[in-house]
Amino acid sequence: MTEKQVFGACPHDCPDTCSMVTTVKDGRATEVRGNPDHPFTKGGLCVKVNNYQDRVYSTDRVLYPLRRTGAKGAGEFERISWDQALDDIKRRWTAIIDQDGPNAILPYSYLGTEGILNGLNSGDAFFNKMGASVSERTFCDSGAISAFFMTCGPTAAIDPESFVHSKYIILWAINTISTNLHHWPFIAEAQKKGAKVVVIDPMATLTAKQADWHIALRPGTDAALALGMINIIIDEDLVDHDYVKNYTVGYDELKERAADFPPEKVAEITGVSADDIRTLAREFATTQPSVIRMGVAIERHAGGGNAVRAMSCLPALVGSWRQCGGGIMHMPIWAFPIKWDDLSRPDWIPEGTPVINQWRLGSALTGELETKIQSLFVYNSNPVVVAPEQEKLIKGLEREDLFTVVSEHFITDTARYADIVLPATTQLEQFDLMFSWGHLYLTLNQPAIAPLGESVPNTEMFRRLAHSMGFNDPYFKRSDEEMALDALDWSNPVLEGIDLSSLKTTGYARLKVGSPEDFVPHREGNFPTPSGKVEFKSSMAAGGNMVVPLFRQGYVADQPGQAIDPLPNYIPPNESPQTNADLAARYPLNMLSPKSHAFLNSSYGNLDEQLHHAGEQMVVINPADASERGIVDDQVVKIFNDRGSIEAVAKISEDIRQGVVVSPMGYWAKNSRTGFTVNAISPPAFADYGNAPTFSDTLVEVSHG
Ligand SMILES: Nc1nc2c(c(=O)[nH]1)N[C@H]1C(S)=C(S)[C@@H](COP(=O)(O)OP(=O)(O)OC[C@H]3O[C@@H](n4cnc5c(=O)[nH]c(N)nc54)[C@H](O)[C@@H]3O)O[C@H]1N2
Ligand SMILES: Nc1nc2c(c(=O)[nH]1)N[C@H]1C(S)=C(S)[C@@H](COP(=O)(O)OP(=O)(O)OC[C@H]3O[C@@H](n4cnc5c(=O)[nH]c(N)nc54)[C@H](O)[C@@H]3O)O[C@H]1N2
Ligand SMILES: [Mo]
Repeated sequence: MTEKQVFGACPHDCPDTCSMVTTVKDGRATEVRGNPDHPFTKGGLCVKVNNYQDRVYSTDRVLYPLRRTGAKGAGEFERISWDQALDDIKRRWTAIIDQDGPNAILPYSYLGTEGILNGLNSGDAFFNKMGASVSERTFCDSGAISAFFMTCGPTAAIDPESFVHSKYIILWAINTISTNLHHWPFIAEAQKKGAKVVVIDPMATLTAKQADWHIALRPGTDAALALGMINIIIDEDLVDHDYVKNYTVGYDELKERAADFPPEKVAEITGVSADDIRTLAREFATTQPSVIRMGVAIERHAGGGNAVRAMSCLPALVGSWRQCGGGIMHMPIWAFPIKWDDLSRPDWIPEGTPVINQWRLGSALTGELETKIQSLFVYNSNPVVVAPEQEKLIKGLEREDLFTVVSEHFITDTARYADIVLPATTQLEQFDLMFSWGHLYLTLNQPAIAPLGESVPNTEMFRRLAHSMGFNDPYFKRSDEEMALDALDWSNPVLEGIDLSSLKTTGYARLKVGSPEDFVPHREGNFPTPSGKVEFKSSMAAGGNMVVPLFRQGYVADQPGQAIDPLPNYIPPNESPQTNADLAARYPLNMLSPKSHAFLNSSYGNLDEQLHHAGEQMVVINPADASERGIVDDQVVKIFNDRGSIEAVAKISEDIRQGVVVSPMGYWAKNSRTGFTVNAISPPAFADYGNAPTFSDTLVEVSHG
C-alpha cells in the first residue's frame, strides 16, 4: 500500500483560505484535514470541508460530458465524449456568431473555486478573444471595495492575526463564527486578555452570542450609526487631531456632514438608543487600539457603500491606525501582487462590447436588455440559487432557443437547464495558487489524486475550447505551471524568497510584509489614495460610481461618470417601514438572507452531511411578529412579496429583532417545497456603489396560509 500526504488549499470563496493536507492511499484520498502548521488554519477546517473527500467521491458527481435528452430543467442527460461536446459547442456558437455576432454569447462565472488559475477570471481571456458580451461580476463586495478605495485606497491595512493586540473590536455585519471561523481564535484571545468585543447585527448570531455587547440595529442603517459615532467623537473632542491633521483630508467637511447626525436622530433611524450610541462612540475612541472588522453583508442595502465609507473614516479620526491591532479590516487581498489584466486580457475586448451585470441575468435571458443573448456559458457559479429574480431567470433558462453550457461538479439547479454539461475537477484533482481575502498567506494547491472520470480543471477546459474554436494565441497553450508563473509579479518584494518550488515543500508562505506584530502600514499615513491620506472627502468621487477592474475587467471603462457625493451620507433603504410606508403596509417585515453555517453559498446544499447539519430551509421570526400572525414554532410558513414566494419552517426566537426575519441562502430550489428559494424574493436593484446587490433591502410578509 502506498500512502502520501499532499499539501493543498481550500478552494472556497471564504476569507479563511485554509491550508489543507490530504492523505492519499493507493491513489484514493482518504482524509482531508487542516494543516496544523499554518498560523491561521491551525489544523482545523470547518463543517463544510471536513469531509471534502465525500464531495469528491460523491456518486452524484458529473464525471463525463453530458448532452440534454429531456426537457430543459428535467435533468435528463446522456453521456457523450469530449470531442462530441466540443463539436456541439463549436457548431452552435459558430452559427450564433454568424447570425447575431459574438455579443449574443454571455459567459457567467463567480467563485465556485477561488484559485487564481481556475477561479473568477479563468475564462475571461477566452471570451474576450471571442468578443462575447462582458459579464460584470458584482456579487460580492464590489460596493464595499469601491467605498474602501475611495476612503483608504487598495490597502491590506491590517493583519487579521494582529487582532490579538486589539483592545476594542467591533464585528460589524459579520457572523465570524460561521463565515470567517479561523479569525475567531484571534478575537477570542484578545477578549481573554480584556478586549471588549462588540457585534453590530440585527440578529443575535452565533458570533453575537460570544460578544460582550450585541447592538441589534435596524438593517441598512449602519451609515447613520457610523455618522452618529463621528458626530459624538467630534462633539466631545475625542479626535486624534495630530493624526487627522497629518494623514487625512476633508475633516472640516466631514464635521459638517456629521453635524446632521446627532445621537437622538440616529437613535430614531437605527433603533439603537442614543445612550448606547454615545457609549459605543466613546469606547471606540478611547480604548486604543480599537479595530473594526466589516462583513460583506454591510453592502447589501441601497446605502451600503456609504455605510462602508462612514465606517472607514472612524479609525483615522481617533488614530487607531497608529498601533498594531488598530484600524479597519476590509480585505488583505490587495497585498497579493496578482496581474489581473494578464489573467483576464481585457485588451482583447473589442470596442463597444456590451457589459451585462450578473444581477440582470433574468432580464438578459428574457430579452429585456438591448443585447439578445442566444448562448450562456456558466462555470464556477450557480445563478439559479445565488442571483435575484429566480422565477424570471428560470423562465429565461427554459427558452428552447437558448444554448446553455454549464461546467460543474454536480447537476445543480442551473445545470439542470443546460444543453451540454462539462465535468469539472475538484480541488483535490487540480493545480492552483490561492490568494486570500482574509489573511496574508499565499497557498499552493497541488493535485492529490488523478482527475475522476473525464473531469478537467477550468484551465484545461478553456484550452480545449480555445483549440476547438481555432484561437491559436500562445496564451491558450500554456501549462498550469506556466500560467502560475505569469499570474503573479514574482519580482514584487512581498514574494521575496517565495517561488513555486518552495511552495511545493511548504504548501504556503506568508507574504513578506512583516510579522503580525510589526505590520502597521498606516502608523504614519501612507494610504494608497490619490492624496496618500485617508480621504474623508473623496477625490475619486469626482470620477463617478465605479466598478473595480477585478470584477469588470480593466479597459471596459464606465461611461464618463457623474460626480458623486464626496462625503459619506446615510442613504435610506429602498424597502423599509421607515422609508417606504406604502410598500410596508403590504409587506411589513425586512427579510435578510445571510450565509448558511453549513453551506458555502449554494455549494454543499446537496450533500448529506451538510444538509443534515443545516436542516430544512427555515425563517427566524420574532415572537411578537409570529403571534400577530398566528404563527407557531416549526410551522411551515409562506414568505412572499410582489416578486415571488417561498416556503420555510418558522423558528420563533428573540434572536431577531421585531420587524426583521432571517432566512439563510444556499438551499437548492430542486429540493425546496415550492421549487423556489430566497432569491425568488430578492430585488435586482443595485446599491449606491459598485453595482452591489441589495439582498437585505427586501420587504416581505409571512403567513401560515
Ligand atoms: N459558512 C459559510 N461561510 C461563508 C459563506 C457561506 O456561504 N457559508 N460565504 C462566503 C462569502 S462568499 C462571503 S461574501 C462571506 C460573507 O460573510 P458575512 O458578511 O459574515 O455574511 P452574512 O452571513 O451574509 O452576513 C453576516 C451578518 O450580517 C448581518 N446583516 C445583514 N444585514 C445587515 C445590516 O444591514 N447591517 C448589519 N450591521 N448587519 C447586517 C446578518 O444578520 C448576518 O448575521 O462569507 C464567506 N463564508
Ligand atoms: N440571497 C442572497 N444571495 C446571495 C448572497 C446572499 O448573501 N444572499 N451572497 C452573494 C455572494 S456574497 C456571493 S459570493 C454569491 C456566490 O455565488 P456563486 O459563486 O455562484 O456560489 P455557489 O452557489 O457556491 O456556486 C458555485 C458553483 O461552482 C461550482 N464549482 C466549484 N468549483 C468548481 C470548479 O473548479 N470548476 C467549475 N466549473 N465549477 C466549480 C460549484 O459546484 C457550485 O455549484 O452569491 C450571492 N448571492
Ligand atoms: Mo461572497
